[in-house]
Amino acid sequence: MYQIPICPFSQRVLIMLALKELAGAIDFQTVDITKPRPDWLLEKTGGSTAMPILELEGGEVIKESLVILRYVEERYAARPIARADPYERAVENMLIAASEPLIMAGYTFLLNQERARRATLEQALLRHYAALSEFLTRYGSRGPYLFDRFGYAELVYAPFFQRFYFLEYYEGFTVPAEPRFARARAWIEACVAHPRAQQVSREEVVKLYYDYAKGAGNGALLPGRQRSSFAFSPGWRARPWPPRDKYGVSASDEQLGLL
Ligand code: GAZ
Repeated sequence: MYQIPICPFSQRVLIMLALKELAGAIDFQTVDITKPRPDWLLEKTGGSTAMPILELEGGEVIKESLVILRYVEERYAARPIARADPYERAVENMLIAASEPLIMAGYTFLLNQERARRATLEQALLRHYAALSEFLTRYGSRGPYLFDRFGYAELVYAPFFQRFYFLEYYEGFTVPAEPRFARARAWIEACVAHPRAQQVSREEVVKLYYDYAKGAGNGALLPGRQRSSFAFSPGWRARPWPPRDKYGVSASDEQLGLL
């Protein structure tokens, strides 16, 4: 599997392998998002640049994290992660189908640079959390997981709930402790805390996603900067915590510890 380090879509696959106790089954190759893709990689993908991609023994290439997950689930069927019961699997799939708009709302909020739009984007995200809470209350167990364990839906969402640490840091946003969000809050807490989902830390997310908070996604360079906050070196541990005030401050490479 070719992947970008800290990419939440790749983390889904890492969590699935950890749950299946198959960590060695896939060879992971890291691609630097801050550099152009090499030709040999573009040949494999047919020109597309998004990662992760999974290359099989015969050279066949599979794209899209949800498709790769289903492939791994079916190929290594001895320890299934998806529900066995068709109705329960449908419930799981409804929850997964709702993940994209929620993820989009969170990233739109982070990427926004206009203070005047902040409240609108926060409200939009909160509507997704309220809907998530309602869904879990209506279809799920009493908690914390959708069913009785950390399963397929949890591994699809967990990497993004961990990325959303960036909203807490750069937007001061957390899901409010109100009854209409209670079931979602319990679920989110269980998702991010699971021992097989600990591939990233809060500190790493906050430091690497600084450029997203300033409006530049996917390793793009911001004006006046030589290095992306996604750069491999210097490593994130050695860098200082970035300024929280994304609307008022634009930190330099030096201030971010990137030189
Ligand atoms: N749908 C694909 C999947 O595998 O599920 C998405 C994969 C993907 O976007 N990969 C990104 C990539 O390789 C890195 S992670 N980008 C480099 C390139 O050249 O395309 C991106 C978003 C987003 C939320 C998160 C991310 C992200 O929108 O984390 O939009 C592009 C990218 C809400």
